[in-house]
Amino acid sequence: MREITVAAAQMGPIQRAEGRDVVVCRMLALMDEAKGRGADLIVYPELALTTFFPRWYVEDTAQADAWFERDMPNETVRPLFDRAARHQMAMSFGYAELTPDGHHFNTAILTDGSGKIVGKYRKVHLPGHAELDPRRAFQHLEKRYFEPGNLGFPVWRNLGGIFGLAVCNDRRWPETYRVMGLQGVEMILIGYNTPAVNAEKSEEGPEKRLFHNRLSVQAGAYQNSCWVVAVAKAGVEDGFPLIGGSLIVNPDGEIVAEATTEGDELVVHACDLDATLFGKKTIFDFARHRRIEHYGLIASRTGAIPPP
Ligand code: CDT
Repeated sequence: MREITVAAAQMGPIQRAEGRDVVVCRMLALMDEAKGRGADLIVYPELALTTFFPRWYVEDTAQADAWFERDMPNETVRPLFDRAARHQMAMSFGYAELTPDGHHFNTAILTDGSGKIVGKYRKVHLPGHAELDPRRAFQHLEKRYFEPGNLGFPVWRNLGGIFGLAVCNDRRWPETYRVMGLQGVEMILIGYNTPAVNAEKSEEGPEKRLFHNRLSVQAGAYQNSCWVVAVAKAGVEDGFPLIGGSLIVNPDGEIVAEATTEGDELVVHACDLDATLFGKKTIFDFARHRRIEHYGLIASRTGAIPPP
């Protein structure tokens, strides 16, 4: 048994006018509660420090730099790193990263139990669009503010297991999980900000959005025999609703714990990393069963080309 207790720290909305200091206080409160519930690892959502700013169009993108972090850790988030070290708790959260040479990424980090960053991931699958789109009910301008991640899908040894990170839209893509699965990943941590309504299809509301969330995460976990922890920023941000539904899924693809609110809420579960072994040795023993000679298109063709 290699059991680690994981706290998925769902966060309620962060309004545009709210400062990072207020947000960090909320994150610290969640971390303290997680400690009380025996957590070894706390996982916060995508862009955990600010509102989901890609819903706002800014003509001069340099003005959007106010939403980005130039260093990690920095002064504002230092208390999170110090408290995590004091609690001997590993931590993951997402933030907008501005690199010293001017690149913009939608990033997530992972620390060990001493507050040291051991892993960094930059979101690969950026959804949405780059220019103002008046046909949409609201904007989703990730392609305007971020570049696609340039680090691939690495995994890291941490807490006695093998961990990977992904960010929001990445969870809808089987390639995300499989590339990490091929590196033996045992637990994947995913933060998300998912609008409760499809901006291009108003009849697609929260029920369907929550269904797609579960479907994607459960399939990824089962097909790669790993744990998946998916954590929302939820509730109504500046009038725009985001789904909750944070969940922890076991390597059989079953939901073992799920959020019940759209606010700050911990979803806690003791996860045995050894539970990944059976699937990895049997039905999803990749070395025995995969047939890579038939998968060439996956890595050589981007869009679908139907036959003539
Ligand atoms: N943040 C993020 O990636 N959200 C997307 C919304 C897609 S709709 C343009 C998601 O996959 O949930």
